[in-house]
Amino acid sequence: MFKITTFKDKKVAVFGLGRTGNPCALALQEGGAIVYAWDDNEKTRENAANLGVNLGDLNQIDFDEIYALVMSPGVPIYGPKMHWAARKAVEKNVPIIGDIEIFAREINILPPESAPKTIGITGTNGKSTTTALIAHILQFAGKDVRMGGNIGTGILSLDPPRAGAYYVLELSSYQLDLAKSLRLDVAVQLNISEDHLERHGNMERYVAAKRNIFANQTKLDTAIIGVDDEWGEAQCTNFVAAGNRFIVPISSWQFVSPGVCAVSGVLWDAGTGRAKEVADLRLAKALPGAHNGQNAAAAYAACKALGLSTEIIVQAIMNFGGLKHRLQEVDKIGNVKFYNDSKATNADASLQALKAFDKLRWIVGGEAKTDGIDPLIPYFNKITKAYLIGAASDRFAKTLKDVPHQKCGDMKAAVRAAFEDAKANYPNEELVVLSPACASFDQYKDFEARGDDFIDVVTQIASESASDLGENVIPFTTL
Ligand code: UMA
Repeated sequence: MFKITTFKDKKVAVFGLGRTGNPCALALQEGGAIVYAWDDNEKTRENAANLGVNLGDLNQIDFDEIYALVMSPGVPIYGPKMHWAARKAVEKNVPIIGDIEIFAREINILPPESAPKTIGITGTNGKSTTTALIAHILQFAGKDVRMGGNIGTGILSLDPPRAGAYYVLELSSYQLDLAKSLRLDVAVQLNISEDHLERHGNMERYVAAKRNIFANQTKLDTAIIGVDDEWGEAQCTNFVAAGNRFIVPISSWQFVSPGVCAVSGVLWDAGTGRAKEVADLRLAKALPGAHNGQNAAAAYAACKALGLSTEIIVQAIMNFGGLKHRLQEVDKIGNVKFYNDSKATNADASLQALKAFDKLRWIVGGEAKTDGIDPLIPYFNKITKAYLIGAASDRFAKTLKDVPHQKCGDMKAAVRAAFEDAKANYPNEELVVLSPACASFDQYKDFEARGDDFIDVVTQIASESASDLGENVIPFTTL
């Protein structure tokens, strides 16, 4: 855990006592800050108090005396849904910051000889995979790696800084919005498409929040930018014109020179002029699909910028095990392979799954985003049949129109229906893919619970198939 010295003797309000707030409060306390920590949920407050967090009811506290309000990223700070604690802070001109800002301030005061390396990854889709891949490559190269941020671990609960350490941080727009002092040795922006507008209000503000990942970079630092969307392309052009940092454009389909790209499953490095083939990504089992080409290109470029050899990077890309809930290969029962892509909470993320496979049985639905599954219509020819779950079922049934589909209601019914249909096509290989294109909150706590439910049903079917039919009838493979 960190010991935050930059807030010593200051009165700091911390709101939200989950994965961000608790380590924040404890790290601030450890460094001598006077912490008032609060959460709307009583049980959560109790839990925090048991961890040693100093509670203070922010409803009762005069914000005139507060130096900063540290907000958890999921708590609304703008618009009509602005949280009451944020409103109190704004009324008294108290700065609202996040845990990444505290991290940044602490790192910024370290002398160069004791500073760790910092690598940040953002983008609408693919940031968790890219973060995990970069951390994996660095670990494979024998480095001391600390991975955290939006990927699930509050950054201030990571081990404290030391020279030679590498912080690999997944950074959401929520987190970047509250981090103005961040300076990263390597900053990656994978892609930008519409997301989280309920928080940011419009695309310009969403993009501006993301752009904080590049703030404060100098000529010694590297900016890796996906240029496959108009926002990234424009940003890259601006940075090239400004000439104030080292820039590596990346693409998942077009040659970029200089830059790194993945074209037709092959990773190319055109860093120093002529493009050189560096890896056949079709052999990297945990990175299927063009979108993973972009993730691999970003990870390759980041690790090159950190001085790793091409050989080590490519070896590590090949033995990367992948991430749970992101096109995760779950099991194969007879002729049927199951993939869990529960992290696909919007159409753009599911697009990557549809692109990755030729034909699939698609489990889709939940709490729909504004554009529903309309952006996926050009790929409907890949769908053998769709199995609808959750609140969006009626709406998606209308969009699917002539594509065979069935309203299943819940996960269990959907997985079983897809398996029965697919089994009938034995011995031809069939794919059943959960890629919901929706948030999970209508039926689950979060996308992780939804993916775990999918895996549970598949596991149940696998054990029934093994005991009912015997190994000689349906070959059962544990992947
Ligand atoms: N709370 C209130 N009142 C409110 C809202 C929330 O009291 O009106 C309290 C809740 O009771 C809870 C706490 O605030 O105790 C939750 O805060 P939070 O939602 O910020 O969640 P954390 O546990 O701190 O997790 C956050 C990220 N969550 C969000 O951004 C929503 C996690 O990303 C991240 O892994 C974690 O910090 C560590 O950095 C999750 C996520 O869904 C995976 N991210 C979004 C995404 O990927 O789309 C951005």
